[in-house]
Amino acid sequence: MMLNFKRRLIPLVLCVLTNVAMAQEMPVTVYPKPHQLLMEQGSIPLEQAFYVKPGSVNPELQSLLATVLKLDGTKKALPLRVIKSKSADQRSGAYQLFINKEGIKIIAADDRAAFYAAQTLIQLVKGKQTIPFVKVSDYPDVPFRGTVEGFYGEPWTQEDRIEQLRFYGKLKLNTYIYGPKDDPYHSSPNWRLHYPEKEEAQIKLLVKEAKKNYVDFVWAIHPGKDIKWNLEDSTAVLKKFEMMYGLGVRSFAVFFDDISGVGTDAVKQAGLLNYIQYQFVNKKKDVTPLIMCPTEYNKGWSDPKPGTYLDILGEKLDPAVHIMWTGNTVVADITKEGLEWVNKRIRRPAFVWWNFPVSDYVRDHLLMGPSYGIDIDAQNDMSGFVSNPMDKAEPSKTAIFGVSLYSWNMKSYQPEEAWVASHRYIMPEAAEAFQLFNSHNSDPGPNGHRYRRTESVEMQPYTVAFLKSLKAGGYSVKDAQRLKTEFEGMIAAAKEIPIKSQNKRLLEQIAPWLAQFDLLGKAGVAAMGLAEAWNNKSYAAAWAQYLATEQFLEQMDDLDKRMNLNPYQPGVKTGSLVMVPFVKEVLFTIGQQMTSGIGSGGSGLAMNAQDQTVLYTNNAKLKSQPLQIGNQSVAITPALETVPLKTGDYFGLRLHPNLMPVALQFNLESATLASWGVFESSVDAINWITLPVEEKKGKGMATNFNAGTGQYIRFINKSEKAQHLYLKLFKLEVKTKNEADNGVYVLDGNLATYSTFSKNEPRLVHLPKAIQQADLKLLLRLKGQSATLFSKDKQGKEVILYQGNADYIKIEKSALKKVETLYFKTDAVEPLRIYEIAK
Ligand code: 14T
Repeated sequence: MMLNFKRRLIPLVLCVLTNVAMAQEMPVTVYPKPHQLLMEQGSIPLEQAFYVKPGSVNPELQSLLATVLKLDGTKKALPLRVIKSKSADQRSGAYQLFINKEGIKIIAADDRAAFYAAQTLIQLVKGKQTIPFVKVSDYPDVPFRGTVEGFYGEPWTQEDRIEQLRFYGKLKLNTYIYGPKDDPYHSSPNWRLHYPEKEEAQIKLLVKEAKKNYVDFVWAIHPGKDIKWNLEDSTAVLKKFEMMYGLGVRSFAVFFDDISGVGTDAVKQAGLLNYIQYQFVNKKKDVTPLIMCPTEYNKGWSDPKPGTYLDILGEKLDPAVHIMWTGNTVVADITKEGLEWVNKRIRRPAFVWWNFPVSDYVRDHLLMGPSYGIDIDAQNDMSGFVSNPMDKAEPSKTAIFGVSLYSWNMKSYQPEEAWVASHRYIMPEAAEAFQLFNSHNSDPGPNGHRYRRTESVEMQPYTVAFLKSLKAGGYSVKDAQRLKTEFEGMIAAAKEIPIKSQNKRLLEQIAPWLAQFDLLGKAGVAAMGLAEAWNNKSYAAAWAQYLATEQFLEQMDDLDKRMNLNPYQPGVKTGSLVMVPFVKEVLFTIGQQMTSGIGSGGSGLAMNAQDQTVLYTNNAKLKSQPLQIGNQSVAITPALETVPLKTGDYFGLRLHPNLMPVALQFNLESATLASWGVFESSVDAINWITLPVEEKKGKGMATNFNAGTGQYIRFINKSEKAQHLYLKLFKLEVKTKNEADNGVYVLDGNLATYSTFSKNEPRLVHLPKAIQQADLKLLLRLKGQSATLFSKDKQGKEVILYQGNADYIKIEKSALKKVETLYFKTDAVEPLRIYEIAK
């Protein structure tokens, strides 16, 4: 028994080294961390030959050991002995390893255990000249540890799987459950059929590789979508298992997740599993315990009433069959309480299916952060722990490494520490760069499972402090320095990883994110440059950095629209929780200061208040909701909470007089919207006309704006009762009424909007009274091309004010006497931008 074994162990002592030469040696790192590892004084030189009694060690193990040891010794050499011991812990994988002046002795519960002892030994000598004297007593906390390839999307490739199996062997993970949702022979329609020859051959190979690494290759079937509860289909399952058995498979699972209809019946499911248990598992003798994934596989989805689904499984299902469980929700932390809740019902310790780092619900993100949120007190509450990984096999290793450490030695598990170690283990050639990349690629972003992860943990406080001082008109040198270093590190990491890493597949799988990461680094460096220049009152330099930051952000947007174009969550997001919002906030904050006069000595916005596009509402809760104004659209920033609307309450937009509505997109998430509210437009906010809309459940479009009518667009509660809705989307596409006069964009104090001019399209801007006869600064983007800025005299003759390619131009008021209109022309074909004209 387990306990016997543990009691005999020497208490854990860390390297007790008195000898100086030894103390300077690299610390011993064995992953997963052994339960007991006692370093003793002394070592054996690597050149030492060992004697292995012929026939006493199986050939595979012998050749594995021979990769680090000299095993060609004669009887006089030091002995290497492998002893299978019944007295040792009977848990598969439990071993003891003794290295001392008498030689090497391995005591192993089974072949897997001897293999694990060898893995420990290999790690002990890695990078060393000697074999240290040690006493190791070790065993797994959780009997079944590994992964379940259970995600939706493109299954792993054969090469991916082979590499995973090798990785698992080294990390003492013993379970790989094969159940990719998109394999038609695993699920409907083809679960009854045998695999085509090519796939059969591949599975055979996988099984072989799994055996080599002492990993149980568990083949799962997913028959629930169309199963009929009759003898024919029970036989079909059995026949399929026989076929898989023929390919070498010795471990099996049946999945009933994500189905509806008759397949979900607990009594029938238990009946089928018991049938397989009696007719197949019990007869074969060499098949490992069955695993089943229930339909109600998480607390949120299970009927809490006593005597229902989970209780039925608990009662009826043969106790030898494992039952999988994802936690309190589909994607969830794993807690002791949560497991105790389900274990009581299923009458056995749950086999945990941890939905991390799976990303099939957030395919534009990578989940590269630490494996945390898994309870280290839950050891006795689970029979297995498998991670459902990303469709990207290599990047998933970071999380899987954590799963290995957790499930082997739970009490000692520290997520951060494991995560840091994983980078050295997975990418030793560029560990720090890989860690930097991963630190900013961990949160999945907002998602249907409401599962979030920390991201950019180290940087987050700096971003907060820096923005706080920036908004107060200050500049925090210390925070700026640290942030700048981080952004520079991102650029360096994006360069270093592809150069140094030997792992082609990993590089291929993270490539789009790495490219995005490089751009984020560049945007960040530019943003910090912007802040510094702005703080130094170097306005031209600040504007150049503003443009650079904006351009890198645009490139990121562009990449996001071009790559990873899956139909679910297309795109490529990096740093989306902290670093991207930070860069955008710096840009926005300084942009506002640039145009509102803070620090610039100016005197406020160029445009008259009544000419601005504003939120139009009488609802207190919405009053201060910010707008998102761009060149082609104006949107009300979505509100997270419900919005109560009293009778007559409205919200909408009042547009700049030179803008007109083109189309309105809305999502107000109210099933009854049409029965109580209407969309309206008006010229004067007195007379309103109802807008025809296409709407379903509060979601829809209005496109019929009769040519330019209405500066006002709103939604109003016309019913007698108070109503409520969610403001998820209220976005109005706009265009300028008078294309020639783009003052609307140039004088709005908003750097997110701009006007353009080109060879074919010169531009004029009427200056409002407020900024006539004043020194002006112009914020342009000429991309190095030459432009001419002029006014006209009484005779209509051009008076040149500026000619050249500077993006930041100052015109003295002496040159602007009586000037009411500015003209822009260029020979450039591509549109050049005028962002702002201000005092
Ligand atoms: F079987 C289960 F334990 C399980 O988690 N099933 C799927 C799994 O294959 C998938 O990778 C995972 C993460 O998206 O979630 C489960 O699939 C779902 C979950 C949903 F909430 C499918 C549809 C859902 F609405």
